[in-house]
Amino acid sequence: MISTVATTPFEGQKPGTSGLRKKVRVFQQPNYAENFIQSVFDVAERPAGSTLVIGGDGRFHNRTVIQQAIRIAAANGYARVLVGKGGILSTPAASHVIRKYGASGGLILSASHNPGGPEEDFGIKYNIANGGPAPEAVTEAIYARTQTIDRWLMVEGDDIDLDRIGSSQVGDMVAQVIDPVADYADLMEELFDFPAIRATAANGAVTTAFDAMHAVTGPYAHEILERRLGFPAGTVRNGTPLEDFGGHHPDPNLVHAAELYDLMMSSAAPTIGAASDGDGDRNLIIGKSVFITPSDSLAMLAANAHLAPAYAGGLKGIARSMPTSTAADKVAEALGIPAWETPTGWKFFGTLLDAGKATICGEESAGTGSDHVREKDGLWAVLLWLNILAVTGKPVAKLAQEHWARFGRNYYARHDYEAIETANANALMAALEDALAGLPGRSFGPLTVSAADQFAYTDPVDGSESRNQGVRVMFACGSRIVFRLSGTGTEGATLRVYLERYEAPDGRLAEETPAMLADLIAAAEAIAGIAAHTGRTAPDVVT
Ligand code: VG1
Ligand code: CO
Repeated sequence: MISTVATTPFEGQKPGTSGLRKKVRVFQQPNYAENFIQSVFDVAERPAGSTLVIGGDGRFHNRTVIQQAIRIAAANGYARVLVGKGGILSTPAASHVIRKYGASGGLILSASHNPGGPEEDFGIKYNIANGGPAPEAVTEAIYARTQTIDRWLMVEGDDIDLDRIGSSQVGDMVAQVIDPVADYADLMEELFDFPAIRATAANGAVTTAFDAMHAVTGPYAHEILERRLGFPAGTVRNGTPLEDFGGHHPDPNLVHAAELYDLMMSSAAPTIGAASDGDGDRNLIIGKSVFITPSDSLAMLAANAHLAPAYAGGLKGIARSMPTSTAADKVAEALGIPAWETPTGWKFFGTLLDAGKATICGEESAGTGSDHVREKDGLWAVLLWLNILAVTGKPVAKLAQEHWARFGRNYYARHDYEAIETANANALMAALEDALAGLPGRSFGPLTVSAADQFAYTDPVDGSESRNQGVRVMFACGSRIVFRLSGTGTEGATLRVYLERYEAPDGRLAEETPAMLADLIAAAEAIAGIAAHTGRTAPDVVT
């Protein structure tokens, strides 16, 4: 039986860079999640008889919202939902399942790298039929609908058993609980040279440590790295998903994965260390005694991708988000393929991937992926690295040195100022925009501004436009500072300052990053008045 539940709109149900993210207690309010999910179904393109994929990163409140979503989906005419067992589906696995089973879309319940637990964060993302995040036109339509919604629909009934693989009936809809790992693991096996990786695992030529951070990649990494590739038990650390991620931020960076970093800098370091985030779409790569920035990892993966079977025929193009360093552009140039620069967030890569204009994409925030799905993919990046290590037999540090010697090196860091007052953050950005026109020609220490703008993007495939995607300040020497506000936080505002300095192949390639960026850090303060606006004299997180 279908019930119609009267409701009224909530303010602020506006999806950000990657879905709607709020505190768990916000999502726990009666009608909150229901309103949003119903709004998605009210605007989504979903032909009669559609399949919907539902899964999440296993965080607190995941199971509750999955049961709500199933009841609402049944009342809205879906023929079938596919749900990961235990409510689990990593973001890239969900993308693959949507594509493989021809679903019209999927709900991914995650707040990604944000912490989990009753006092922490929750989130809902909607992905479309190509497996990728809903583009802006769709998220705007969803948001508009949340502002007028007056009812949501549900089928009454018991919760389905999320822990048993199999089908059950919910109203007229079939709810199918699937193995969350198998399809994804099979896909990875198609893309990469598993026999070559398996051989290096067996003879100990390559050793690895993978930190799943008590988040969603644990079951995937156990299956792929330990069972299918034969890396020894214990290779995967923190491999059991926990509702609160063990009380940590499941954010694979040098701050939150400090233990892995310390291991990789010690004499006991394996060949390669890696970690992934809450929902499995990010990756951290650290070689024995060398950290590879995500921007460099993108460039190095693109330069060596032909060593993996899936990319042996070459790449069609490389895309990166605007704040990501230009290291990947140099590779694209050498390969004679296009380099694309998009706004922040994976949703902007979808059209390029669908149109065959790009094969590999990446973001400075530890996201890399390819046209195998329509999301960034943490384990994919780790497996491509393992494939490259297996084929070349070279350590990560050597691969990095050779890369820099060929393409030059982009020293890079991102400084985050978290949970600052929203009004102060907005004032900082407004003042910065006012100052833009007067910046070219001005000098800050040894740096002279050559251009400054607010990044706007016109999608080369569908022509859609996105404005206000971050302030760029370019210097005559090729260095760059980008300022933007985060679209994934749940408390106040987060200011991100991205710093990049390029050294040509004949330049200084083996220096320490902080020293190389010191002039840029000083310039960022002088240009944006960070301390004056926020009261902060140092960033909370440097990645
Ligand atoms: C951040 C990153 C962005 C990434 C997004 C979602 O967004 O900067 O590159 O795509 O998170 O990643 P923002 O707006 O906070 O800078 V995830 O792993 O949270 O789905
Ligand atoms: Co994520």
